[in-house]
Amino acid sequence: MITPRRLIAAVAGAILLSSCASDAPQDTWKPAGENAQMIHDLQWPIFMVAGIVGVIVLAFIAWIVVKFRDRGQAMPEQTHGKAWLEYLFIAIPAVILTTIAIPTVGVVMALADTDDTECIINVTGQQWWWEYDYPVAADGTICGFTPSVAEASPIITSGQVVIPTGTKVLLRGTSRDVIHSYWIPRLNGKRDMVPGRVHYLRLQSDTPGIYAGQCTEFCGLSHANMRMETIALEPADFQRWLDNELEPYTAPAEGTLAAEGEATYIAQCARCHQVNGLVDDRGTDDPSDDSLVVSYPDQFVYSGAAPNLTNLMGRNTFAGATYDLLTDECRADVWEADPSEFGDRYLEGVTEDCLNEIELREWLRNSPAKKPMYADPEMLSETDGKTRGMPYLALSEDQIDQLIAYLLERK
Ligand code: HEC
Ligand SMILES: [Cu+2]
Repeated sequence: MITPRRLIAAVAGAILLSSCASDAPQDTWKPAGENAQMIHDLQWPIFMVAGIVGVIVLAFIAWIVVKFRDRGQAMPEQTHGKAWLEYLFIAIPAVILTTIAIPTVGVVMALADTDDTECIINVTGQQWWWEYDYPVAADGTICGFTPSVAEASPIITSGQVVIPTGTKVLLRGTSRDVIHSYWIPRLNGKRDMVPGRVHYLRLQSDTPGIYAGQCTEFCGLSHANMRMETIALEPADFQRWLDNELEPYTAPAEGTLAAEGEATYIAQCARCHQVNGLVDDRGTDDPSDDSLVVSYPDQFVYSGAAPNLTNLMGRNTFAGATYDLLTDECRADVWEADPSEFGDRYLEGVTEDCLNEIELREWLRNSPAKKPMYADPEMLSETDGKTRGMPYLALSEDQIDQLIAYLLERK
């Protein structure tokens, strides 16, 4: 029974729940860049039109239900056809839909525009993380910026895509396995990323900060753990980020725990992961030559790729942006930083004091337990030795200590 009291409770509940979302990071109603703004400017008037039509239709139904309710009256006279009414009911929706279609088509076209691109970044979806690579343009620039090193190589990272503010960025997206969908609600709509195809998505942000998103196409077991974040930095900070990403490899000082970590990394991780500079630069693909340290993810991982760990501690999330590399406190410092200070905070990366060691350790101890991935070693014989995701590696706690020390220097 709908009593007035229950009605009030339901309405109050709805209002309360909707206010929970007031500082939600994935809020489409809070556009933070020109592309999302275009969508926003469209969704408000359409929402209003749809709302008014909805109210009229519901009121009309309510009126009919009350007026013609069964009071035992005689059956009314049956008639058929009323041409003027039928034409009217075709004309009204046609006018409304046309009025909505004109600006909608305009926005769809504007969002598909690729002529004004100032920065190109490739994004590849796979089970269950996003890889980004920043290609080097013919003129030597990356994302429209001139790297400080000569002959820069492309930057490859995962989870978080870093973009300069006020810049028209174009993501060129595809997938290595199944269909994924890329969505940063505060920056643009969704775009499916499909194997064998390249789809484009514009991104632009006015204000420095972190914009969170979520894969929005069911893509298998860990779909819910496939997140992504766009980091917008002021152009000067973006330049710093870029130059830092391109810094040459520095080996850990001899005799340190990190140096032991490098050896462990080479033995346990390098077959799938790449750390730029540690990898043999002759580009050999002969895995039988074990004097070379090369990454061969295609032999061990279904999709043929594992995240590039060169600057792991430069980003602050891992495993599909699902887990934080920062402790709660340090994370809040970055997320809640004033836009004018955000760049400095983000570029600090993960320091020893800020490292969320608990979760990174759990990951290294048993990654499939932390993120369901079908990376069960018992299944390896059925999958030709290839895993989907990172397998359980049976590392000792000592090895994990070494690896953490080594990874902490990767930024
Ligand atoms: C068989 C291949 C394989 C091996 C060996 C391997 N990994 Fe991974 N690793 C992966 C894959 C695939 C992922 C992505 C998993 C995901 O996020 O869904 C991953 C993710 C990670 C991540 C998160 C990176 C990010 O940017 O999100 C870290 C850190 C990591 N591995 C560290 C290591 C370390 C350290 C070792 C060596 C002890 C190691 N891995 C060995 C395949 C491997
Ligand atoms: Cu996905």
